[in-house]
Amino acid sequence: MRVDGYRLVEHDKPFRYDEDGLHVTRTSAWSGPGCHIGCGVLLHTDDDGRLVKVEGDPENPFNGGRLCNRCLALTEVVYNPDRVVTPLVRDRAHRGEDAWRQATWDEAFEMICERFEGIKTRYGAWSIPFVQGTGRDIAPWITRLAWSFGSPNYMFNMSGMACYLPRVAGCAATTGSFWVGDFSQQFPDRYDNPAWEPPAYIMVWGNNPLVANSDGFYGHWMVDVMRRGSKLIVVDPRLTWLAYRAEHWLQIRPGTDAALALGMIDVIVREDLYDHDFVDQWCYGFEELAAAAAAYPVDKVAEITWIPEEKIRAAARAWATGGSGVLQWGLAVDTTKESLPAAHAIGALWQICGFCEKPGCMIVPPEILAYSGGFGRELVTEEMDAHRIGLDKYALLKFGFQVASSDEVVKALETGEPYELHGAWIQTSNFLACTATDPDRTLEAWKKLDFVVVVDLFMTPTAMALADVFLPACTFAERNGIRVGDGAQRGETINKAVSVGECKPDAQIALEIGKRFNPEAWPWDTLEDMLSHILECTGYSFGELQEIAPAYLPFEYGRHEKGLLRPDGQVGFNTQTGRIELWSTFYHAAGLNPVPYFEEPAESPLSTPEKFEEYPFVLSTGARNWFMFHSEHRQVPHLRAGRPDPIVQMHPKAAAKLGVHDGEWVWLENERGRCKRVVECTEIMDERVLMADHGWWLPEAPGAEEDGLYGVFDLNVNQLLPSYVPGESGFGANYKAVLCRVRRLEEGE
Ligand SMILES: Nc1nc2c(c(=O)[nH]1)N[C@H]1C(S)=C(S)[C@@H](COP(=O)(O)OP(=O)(O)OC[C@H]3O[C@@H](n4cnc5c(=O)[nH]c(N)nc54)[C@H](O)[C@@H]3O)O[C@H]1N2
Ligand SMILES: Nc1nc2c(c(=O)[nH]1)N[C@H]1C(S)=C(S)[C@@H](COP(=O)(O)OP(=O)(O)OC[C@H]3O[C@@H](n4cnc5c(=O)[nH]c(N)nc54)[C@H](O)[C@@H]3O)O[C@H]1N2
Ligand code: SF4
Ligand SMILES: [Mo]
Repeated sequence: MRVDGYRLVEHDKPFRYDEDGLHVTRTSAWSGPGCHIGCGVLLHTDDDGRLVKVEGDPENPFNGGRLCNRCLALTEVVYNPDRVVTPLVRDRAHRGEDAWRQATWDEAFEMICERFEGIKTRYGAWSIPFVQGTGRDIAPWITRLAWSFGSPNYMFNMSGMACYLPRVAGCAATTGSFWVGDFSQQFPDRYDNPAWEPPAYIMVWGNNPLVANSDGFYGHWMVDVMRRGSKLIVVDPRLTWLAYRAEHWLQIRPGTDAALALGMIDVIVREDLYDHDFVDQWCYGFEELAAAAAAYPVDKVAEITWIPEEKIRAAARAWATGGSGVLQWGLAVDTTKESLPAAHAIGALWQICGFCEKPGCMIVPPEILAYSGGFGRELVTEEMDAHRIGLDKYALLKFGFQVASSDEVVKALETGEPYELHGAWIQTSNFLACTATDPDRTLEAWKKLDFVVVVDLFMTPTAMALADVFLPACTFAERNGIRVGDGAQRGETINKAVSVGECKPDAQIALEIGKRFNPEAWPWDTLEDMLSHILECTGYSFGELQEIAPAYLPFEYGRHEKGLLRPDGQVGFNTQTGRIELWSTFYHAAGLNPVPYFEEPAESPLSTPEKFEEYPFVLSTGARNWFMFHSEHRQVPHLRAGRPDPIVQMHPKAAAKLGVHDGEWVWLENERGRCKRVVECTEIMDERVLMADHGWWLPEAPGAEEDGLYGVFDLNVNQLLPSYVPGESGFGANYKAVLCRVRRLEEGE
């Protein structure tokens, strides 16, 4: 179906032009390197074709010319001496050793085809999982590659797929779609659009958007709307920049978000502050939700969450009576074991207040093409899906980008059940340093594979330990591409400005190897042909979109009242009941609790008080910083200077009790493992809570496995996390609330 009525920004220059003796390419900064949001940028190259300068594109309504330091440091990534710029191969017997040999692309591709086809013939295509990291420019290419090869096991190797997918899957199951806060991002004229209004309240929940710019949300919009009068409610254990400026800061104990949401719902229901009309007309199961929330009176919730009763009441009242509101939620909602009930409870806060499909409220994002994860779905056969690992156990995986369960994959590797795995294709993922809980177990399990391909920009602990073939990929400056879908609400192109070594774009790699696996599934001659094919429904070719991007879809509010949110054209939401399901028919059918609930973390001051005496800190991990994107950027001088060492944030009183000081190295440890951190004393946290960086390894340290794989086993905080324990639905895992203690390093450690 072709979409008409795109709204465009007026450009007075083409996407490539010359200025001040340099060549400028207007493009979209979609990974790699790190960041998955796609700001408008201007890349400046000199006559030798070298990238010399990066600026924000002031014409792009998304970021309005603003840039952060990771884009400003782009030249140091693109020309980093550590980059791998040719394919590498290594004998399996020498895994874990720096025994690489350079190869041509043809040689590498031939080797991969021969080995993959051999495994497919003997054990079935499903015995090769295809692994990606977070949403970079990868999902459509890797899914199509996996599916065209015949493997249903496309996966994100994080326990419980505990990033974004729990919120997406949970929202899809209970409301029929994903929702985003209305910050006017769907209008090219943004805040000037006459239909738009700023929200009365923004509830920032477990998200630090100014630093993270996650899930299609550009953090500085927060400041833009605060300037236009919006007030903040922030739910965060730390006093972040936004929390400091909030009308209400709820300093929550990590891992208790669902209890807080249920407590706030109870206040709103008891005080009759909800939107009766919206609930009567558009919600299903309100009485059951109210009954579930009644089990969480505010005094009980105060005990669980460590937030004073009065603060919870005041925030709930302000939110419900403000007239409009958006929820800007983040990773902390996913990184709790029972993340779907948490998302269900938090979602109900906007739903029962009727903050749906109105200006300054939550909206269903208009998607130009929801192609991410869907490009090639027609290639999935019933036989393939019958082999998708975890689908028999977790029905909800159907709503989560068609993934296999990473928790079940590790078991399959260990036990050979339901069948043996023999190969892997790992692209944009350094899971030994970043996503995987229990890195030791992960390494042992994945090592068993006969043949592993890694596609990355840099040599990583994961590639060093596991790969037999390494394929070098491009940063966004080096390739053509498109940025649509993913709640992006606009169509952008990524436009190549430079070349580096023999590196190839991820999509090009998929196209070339895909043609060898299954030529019919990859009929395009060039990457640009493939992009134009994807864009067909928009009526633009890739070349045309390059000139006019960003392109915005038509948008109107109140689409549930106009039959625009369901494929059958009926009014309502795309659920079985046509309503927002506070009592979920889908969860019920899947054998899950149909109403939201809270589960205390398996270890915590409340669930295991004796253990809390031995391990007297609640440890949350992974709060983002300005300088690094996950395990990336440790080798980039200007970024590393901002975060030279992995830190743990700690209240000064806690540090004083332990006798440790700011800048001192310590071990964080519990019975599962330990990691080193540098203490950063800060009063932004409760004395009982710690916050530790994630994703650490040292590119400058010895890489061989016997020498410690770039220090990853000294530094990886995931060694303290539960080993592959997902939520009941298969979604969610505890990355942000475990117990630990702190010990000073001894001499020689
Ligand atoms: N303890 C703890 N662990 C966490 C988290 C946490 O909060 N706490 N956060 C989790 C979350 S939310 C996520 S999403 C994951 C992220 O996990 P991942 O996305 O897997 O992150 P990385 O480990 O940095 O791996 C990314 C790799 O891809 C490479 N790369 C970057 N861009 C490109 C590109 O364009 N092409 C190719 N081929 N390679 C590229 C990088 O060099 C890097 O080696 O980490 C999770 N891990
Ligand atoms: N610079 C940078 N930007 C990134 C990334 C990166 O690595 N670096 N990663 C990207 C990815 S893949 C993701 S998923 C996003 C994630 O970005 P966010 O959603 O912002 O997630 P975090 O930074 O992990 O945590 C956000 C806030 O949650 C708080 N928090 C910690 N534990 C809890 C808890 O139990 N409950 C509540 N309510 N709050 C808690 C932290 O103090 C922190 O301020 O960032 C993306 N953007
Ligand atoms: S948010 Fe920052 S790092 Fe990400 S694309 Fe925009 S400027 Fe670049
Ligand atoms: Mo993430």
